[in-house]
Order: sequence, then C-alpha cells, then structure tokens
Amino acid sequence: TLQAIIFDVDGTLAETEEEHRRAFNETFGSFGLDWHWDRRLYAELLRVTGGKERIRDYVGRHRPAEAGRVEPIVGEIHKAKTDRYVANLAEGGIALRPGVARLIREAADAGLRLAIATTTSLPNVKILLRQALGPDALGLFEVIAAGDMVAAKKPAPDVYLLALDRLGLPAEACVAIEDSYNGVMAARRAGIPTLATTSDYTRFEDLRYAMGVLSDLGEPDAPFLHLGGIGAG
Ligand code: XBP
Ligand code: MG
Repeated sequence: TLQAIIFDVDGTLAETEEEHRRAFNETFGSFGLDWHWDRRLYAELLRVTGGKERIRDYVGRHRPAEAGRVEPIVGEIHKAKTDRYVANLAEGGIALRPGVARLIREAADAGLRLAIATTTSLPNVKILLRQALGPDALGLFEVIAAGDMVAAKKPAPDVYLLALDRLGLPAEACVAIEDSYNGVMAARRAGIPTLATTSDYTRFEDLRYAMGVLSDLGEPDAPFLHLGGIGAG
C-alpha cells in the first residue's frame, strides 16, 4: 500500500525555473561575466541538472576560452546565485502549482508520509515551502533530500535512493511526482512509481517512463464537490 509521496521541487511544486534563470543572470555581472541566459538557451541548459553542473556545462560548450578563469570560482558563483534566489523569493514569493497545496495537506491529514527529492539547493527548498505554505511548512516533510547531499544528480537515481533510505521504505510503497525527463528517469531508476506533471520548460520532454502524465495536479483550491450535501437534506 501507498505510504509516502516524494515530491520533486523545481517545476513540480512551483514554476521556479524563471526565478533560477533570473538569479543566475543577476549573479553573473557581479563576477565580471558578460553572460546572459535567455529562455531558449536556458531550455537547452536545463538538460543538465544542478546549478554548478549547469555553469560548467555552459562554459564547456559556449565559453571554452573562459574555462580557466571560471572553473576555480564555480562554487562561489553558485553560492551567490543561491543567496540571490533566496532573497528574490523572500521578497516576491512564488505560487505553488494548482493542486499542490491541497495534495500536501490532504495527504498529510490522511497519514501519508511526505518527502522531497530534488537537485536544487536546500535553502531554495526551504524558502519556497515557507513562502508558499507558511512557517510550519518544513515540518510537513519528514525527509528533504536535496542538492549536494548526493554526488550524482538526476537523472541518476541517487537522490531518490537517499530519500527512500531516510524514509526506511521500499520503492513500491511510494509514489514520486516529477515534471521532467531527468526527474522521471531518476525516480524510475530508483524503482518508484512516478507521476509526471508537465511544466513550462518540460512540456515537450519525453515523459513516457512515468506511469501517467498530467497537465497539473488539479482543480482550484475551492471545494468542488459536496456529495455529502447532495440529497442529504
Ligand atoms: C532542477 C534543477 C536545478 C535548478 C537550480 O531539477 O535542475 O538545478 O535549476 O538549482 P529537478 P541549484 O527539478 O529535476 O530537481 O542552482 O540550486 O542547483
Ligand atoms: Mg523538476
């Protein structure tokens, strides 16, 4: 039987990638880098998960002459990007995708255990959950497997295997919710039944290894059915 839901973050809980892109672009200038990642380029760069990995991939393919200067400061650039992303979200917030808040609350009320498996950095997860669900939001999630807690990022299964390990559950007792090819592959390689919701940057990706693909997780938050009330009077 189903015992836990494991959520991806970026693209699944919220459409965060434009905030990531903005934070990357706002950061490059302060390191004297005249880079700008537009939407088209970013869609291509998203094939590599993880911010540091993405910067290295970009330099390798688009700015090879700058590799020597950038490589020693990738960690520094990425830390500045994370700080900026957190500051931007603290200021502006970001909405959860349809149905996400409701699923989290109803699953928790029903006694299901909740976990997160993401390649994004831990501070990014924390600010998103606090902003969107309130100060107690982190307490809803028993396990948060994030960022550099594993060596190999999605599509490797490592972050999902870590979440399963921390939950102490077999893969079959869980369902993963993902939005991307890399995410679906990571969860499936860990053996977890996976549901995909398409997101802004992933709607044309190959999600066929998910057990189902939906546009999103549901209807607006207002109660839509009152079966108990119909005919009860
Ligand atoms: C999300 C990502 C992340 C973010 C940036 O992938 O690829 O890298 O874009 O996060 P997924 P960091 O939703 O499949 O987990 O910059 O903190 O690495
Ligand atoms: Mg995602």
